[in-house]
Amino acid sequence: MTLNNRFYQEKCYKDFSTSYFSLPTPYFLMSAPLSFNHFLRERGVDSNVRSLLYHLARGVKYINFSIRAGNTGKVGSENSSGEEQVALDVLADQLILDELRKSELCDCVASEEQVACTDVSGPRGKYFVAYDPLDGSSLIDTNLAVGSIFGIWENSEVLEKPVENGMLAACFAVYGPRITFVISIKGKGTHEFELNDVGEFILTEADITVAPETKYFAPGNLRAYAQDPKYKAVTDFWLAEQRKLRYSGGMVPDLNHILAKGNGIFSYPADNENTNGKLRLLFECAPMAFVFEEAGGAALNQAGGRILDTIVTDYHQRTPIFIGSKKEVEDIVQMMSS
Ligand code: P6P
Repeated sequence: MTLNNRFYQEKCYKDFSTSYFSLPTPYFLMSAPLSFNHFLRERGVDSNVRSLLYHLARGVKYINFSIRAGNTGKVGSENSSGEEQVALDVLADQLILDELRKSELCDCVASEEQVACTDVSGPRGKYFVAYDPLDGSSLIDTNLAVGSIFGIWENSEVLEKPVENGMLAACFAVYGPRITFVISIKGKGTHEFELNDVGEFILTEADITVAPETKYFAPGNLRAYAQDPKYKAVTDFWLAEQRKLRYSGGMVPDLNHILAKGNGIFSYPADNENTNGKLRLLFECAPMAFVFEEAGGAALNQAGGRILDTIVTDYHQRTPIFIGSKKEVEDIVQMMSS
């Protein structure tokens, strides 16, 4: 029985038993759902990293509230990548920055919404956090799911090194019908938590794994279909194989679909105009690559290089990405790079 079912069983049983009879709670329902701090402590996660994740989770709760109560309109400004901002982009960015300042654990932080790093000089730590506070925000006014993506490094000396250097954890939140927070800690797996009615993130799926092969595909940047014969061949292959298309235009829900189903491949290649693709290494691709490798998946660029081996030359550098089921990713990138 997955934790999800148990959580549902517990809720139904408690409603039933308390509304009709005072039945004894069966043993398997006795243990309360595990909070994410409790679970991470049991897994031996460093207390400072747990504290950082606690503050990011608080920021996620405030972003969730803002989405459900906030203004989804544009603000007439652009982010550091020249993309038009919605009000929630600006608010989400500030909410996360505030929480990271409160943690007192960060030296500086980098946001997709800011040109440079923000010096927060925390007295208790020198961690570096890079984040996309509200990925896919242009989808909010359509009521499609969006997300936040975070990467945590042991210090801020990330430039001119492989992006994996010093990376301790990565996590992402999905603001959909359920508010979920997926957390990966180096060497300790990938786990999903769900925000419950009393504002606590509780464990719903521990040690998530991604199967090596897949029946789902999420083909991003189809502009490249008409420009790159290899991407056309790859997409035609997926269609000929009658794979199930699952693509929303939001990287976070699209990748979360792969984790939730346990298999899939997401692609976002380069095109003639965006010769390094659209997605950012630090704020999107590296954290997601970390999560997927901890779940037994893979994340490669279209030349066949491992995303996490990419040398960081600029905070806002972009990279093509193929991510998901390991064998599928390797086979598809072989087709792209041959
Ligand atoms: P396109 C959202 O704007 C985003 O950054 C990712 O979440 C998503 O995968 C990608 O861009 C979608 O790009 O070109 O399909 O709009």
